[in-house]
Amino acid sequence: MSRLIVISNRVAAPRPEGEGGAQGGLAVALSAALREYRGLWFGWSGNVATTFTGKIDFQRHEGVTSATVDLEEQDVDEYYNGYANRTLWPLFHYRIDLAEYDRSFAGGYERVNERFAETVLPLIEPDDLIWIHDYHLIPLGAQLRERGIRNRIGFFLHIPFPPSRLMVSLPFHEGLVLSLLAYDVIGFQTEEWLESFQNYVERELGGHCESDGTVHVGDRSVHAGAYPIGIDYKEFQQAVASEGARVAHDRLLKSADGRHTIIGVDRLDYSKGLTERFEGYRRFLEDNEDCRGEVFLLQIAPPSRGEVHTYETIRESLDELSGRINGEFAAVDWVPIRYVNQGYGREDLAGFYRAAKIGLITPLRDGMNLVAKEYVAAQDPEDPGVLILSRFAGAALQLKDALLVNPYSKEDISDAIRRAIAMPREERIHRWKAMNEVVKREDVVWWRRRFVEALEGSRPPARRQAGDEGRQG
Ligand code: ADQ
Repeated sequence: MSRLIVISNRVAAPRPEGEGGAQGGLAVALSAALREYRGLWFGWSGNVATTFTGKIDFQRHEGVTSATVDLEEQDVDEYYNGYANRTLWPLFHYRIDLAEYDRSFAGGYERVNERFAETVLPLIEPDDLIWIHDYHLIPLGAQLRERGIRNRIGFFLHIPFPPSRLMVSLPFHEGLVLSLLAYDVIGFQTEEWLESFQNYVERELGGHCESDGTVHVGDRSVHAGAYPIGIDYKEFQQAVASEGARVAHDRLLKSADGRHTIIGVDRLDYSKGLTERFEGYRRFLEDNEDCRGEVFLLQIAPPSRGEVHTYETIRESLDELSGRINGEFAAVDWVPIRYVNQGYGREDLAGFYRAAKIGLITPLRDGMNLVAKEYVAAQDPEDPGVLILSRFAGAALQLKDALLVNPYSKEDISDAIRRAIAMPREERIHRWKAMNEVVKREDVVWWRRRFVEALEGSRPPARRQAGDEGRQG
């Protein structure tokens, strides 16, 4: 078996339960996938050095070797806070109104990708499969090719790929997308993002795409497909069954005092639709006077990317909005929103999800959204809760039995909450079973196997529909 080298912006060793903090979706998924491989995971340490030295820090943890480098402050400002999080993140989430274009950001992005290529180069052996992750590192494959690397290299995009009409707003967009063609396999979360990519290739690059997923541009042919990421179902089941989860579950139920809990768990990010969610919930309280005092919304949202101005703004506006809604509706013995700005460990989350009658997950745009899958996996099969899910999350293509809503519509959110509260147990079980089957079958192991098989060259056909080849691997 070839060795697998995973390269991503950050490398996160699996954290012991109880240390808390919000681990990003990528970290959670990859630590699970790499545990099984003789894998090496390369990326930024998260530390800032005075100057970039390229010195690698190796560590071994639970069978995974991590190799990390420090970046210098200018790199972090221009590459991470700049191009990745102020230019590409908003653009790829369809928010061109928030995207900032600055030449120094683009320069920093290229520079850090070159630095990553130079540093990881000596670690690569001829048989290694190389798997590069996410929007921070799009040009890295091309950088490695320029340095003579002939290994098979794959790229997986965890976030959406924007429609061509939005993509062209990025200065030098052709260069960025062309650099993707240096990979052997390009993976997207869903058919929708894959189609946006294919459309761009045909419209802007004059290429053409075949139905088996092969993309041709000039004399270059690569495979592009949809590889929806899943959760580590087994590990999550263990978390659900743990003592920690039981304690968290009981604590929430006790404090709910007979009321229904509606839960939202997100990084504090404008793409997650939190303002719109709070407004939808407020509409529900306005329209359903009889339900006031009977429910509350528990929103867990630890701050992320604090150095980026738009994230400070969203934090302020949510503090204000939750305060206003609570001020408007609260009674002496009831607060409508419990808004918690901290992260929790897996066991705590599992217990909270299970205790919640409704999972309210309404991103405005999301590559996949693993919280929705975790909520499903945590439910009691005899008495499951109801998932309300944004139709603009990648997960909506798989979780068709959720109550799908337009996250921008207050009425939609309000009506779905009403419907979820009143939903008979039989219907809840029926919907949950269908969703749980998908979450269990199309888990993180399934995702990784499909991608790595494609990378090894066996290339399963590009996925056409959720669930259609679910029994692979
Ligand atoms: P994220 O945007 O970080 O990931 P998501 O898929 O929701 O979002 O995953 C978050 C992970 O972090 C989940 O496992 C969740 O439990 C954990 N998490 C989130 N909020 C938390 C909180 N408040 N406290 C504790 N833990 C929390 C990106 C893309 C997604 C894609 C993933 C994986 O934006 O669309 O699903 O990568 O590809």
